[in-house]
Amino acid sequence: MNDPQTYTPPAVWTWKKDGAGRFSGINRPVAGPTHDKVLPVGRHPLQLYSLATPNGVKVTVMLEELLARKFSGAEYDAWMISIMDGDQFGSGFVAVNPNSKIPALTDRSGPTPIRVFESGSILLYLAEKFGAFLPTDIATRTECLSWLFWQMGSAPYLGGGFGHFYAYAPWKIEYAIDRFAMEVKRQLDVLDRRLAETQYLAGPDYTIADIATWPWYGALLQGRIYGAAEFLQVHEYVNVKRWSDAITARPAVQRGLKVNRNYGDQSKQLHERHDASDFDTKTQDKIEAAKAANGG
Ligand SMILES: N[C@@H](CCC(=O)N[C@@H](CS)C(=O)NCC(=O)O)C(=O)O
Repeated sequence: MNDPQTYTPPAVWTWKKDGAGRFSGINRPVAGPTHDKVLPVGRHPLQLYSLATPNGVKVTVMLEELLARKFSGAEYDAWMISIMDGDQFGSGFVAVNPNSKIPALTDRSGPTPIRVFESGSILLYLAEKFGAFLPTDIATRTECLSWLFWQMGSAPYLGGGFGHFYAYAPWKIEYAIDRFAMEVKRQLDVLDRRLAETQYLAGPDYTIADIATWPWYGALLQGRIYGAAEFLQVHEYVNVKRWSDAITARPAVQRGLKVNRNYGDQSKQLHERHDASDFDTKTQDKIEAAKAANGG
């Protein structure tokens, strides 16, 4: 890799397969599957293929919130897609999401399975299917969708921009960190001003706009992503903190955070979810004991 201050791009870009950086093993400039792999299918109508990153957590929180409201049709099997191992490039996964990124969902409740990819699209699909977390009057519904799409357009600057250059890039490049820190602080101020006006993003009620936004901006405020709380002085955004704390306290959110998590504190990981009782630690102990008895 060249010094960022002296690098001159060549006429034609070429792919350095052994490139530096945390994601060099999985990033590639082409789409499509790299290997054949059939996806597992469980007994529930909804099959989720995901991982507990902020984009994945949006969907597990939504499903847990729907179940908390007693929508039994929201029962789901959550299968873990390990993106660092390249599971997103298996043929079965690519058939559900041609963009090879988690989360991806299949709804098998009808005669023909429906595939849904892109976290915002999945939230909207579930909200419309169950008639929940999406206001029905045109003005509030539009406000909700505006914030949902705001999140989809903004979070890549937080994750792929700021987070990448602040936490993951093999070199700290001041220009890139400055550019994206400025943008993320601006975004936090956008949220803070909105949340000074209303309790939740779309108005008085908790909606898919909050479910989409909290896993990124709530996590940033709580120092759960990028370790950048002090750098970005996140405590200044008091309305975002009030909103984030209220969402964090929801039991469905706490359950959603655990599903498909394969990192961090073991007690907060539920690699696969097939039943509400899976959250019960005693059930988990039994599963682990059975695995150990079968040789791991
Ligand atoms: N816009 C997509 C972004 C999804 C996304 O970036 N997923 C990441 C994890 S957070 C992923 O699967 N990365 C794997 C890869 O890039 O190969 C969405 O919201 O669903």
